[in-house]
Amino acid sequence: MGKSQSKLTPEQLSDLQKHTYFDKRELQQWYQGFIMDCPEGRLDKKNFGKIYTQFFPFGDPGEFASYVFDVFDENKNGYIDFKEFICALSATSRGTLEEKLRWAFQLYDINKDGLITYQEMLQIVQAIYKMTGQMLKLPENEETPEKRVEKIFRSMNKDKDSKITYSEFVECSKQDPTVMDALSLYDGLV
Ligand SMILES: [Ca+2]
Ligand SMILES: [Ca+2]
Ligand SMILES: [Ca+2]
Repeated sequence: MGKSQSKLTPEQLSDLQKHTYFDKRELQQWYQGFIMDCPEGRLDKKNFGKIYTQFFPFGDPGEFASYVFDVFDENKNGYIDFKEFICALSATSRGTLEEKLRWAFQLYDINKDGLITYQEMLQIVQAIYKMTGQMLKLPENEETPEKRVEKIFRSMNKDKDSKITYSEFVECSKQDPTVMDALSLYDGLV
């Protein structure tokens, strides 16, 4: 694989415009930045993790970055290409509430089976705690990841089975925006 072209072609541009909320100028700018950082035109997990380390120098963002990577890497080939990158960025920063919720759901659904278990939610919340370290002040009743997850899980899990479906997730997140924390943390990075 050689060096990538320095600009998006008109065909690529019109395709990306259809799939994102960015205009042509923004797309070219993001592309040039992406190619500068990744001359091969693709980002692997290790380098993706490095971006997070810059933003969370006092915590350990490795695990969280790895979970986010798995959502970005839509075709699961181990790399984020520019289209995957810009589509995820568009959905998380400019997407509708529905798009943001879908994205957050995918993040929590670690094994991608369409359901979120208590264990999956705990893994994500623990990763967030590790990443933010001391930076994040938490309310008394949310001082451990376990307490926080128990609270969220109970309020989301309306039918009291062991899993959260997408519709349970959406219903609860619309009423209680704090469950979107994982996403808004990420939002701050872009
Ligand atoms: Ca990919
Ligand atoms: Ca799952
Ligand atoms: Ca349920």
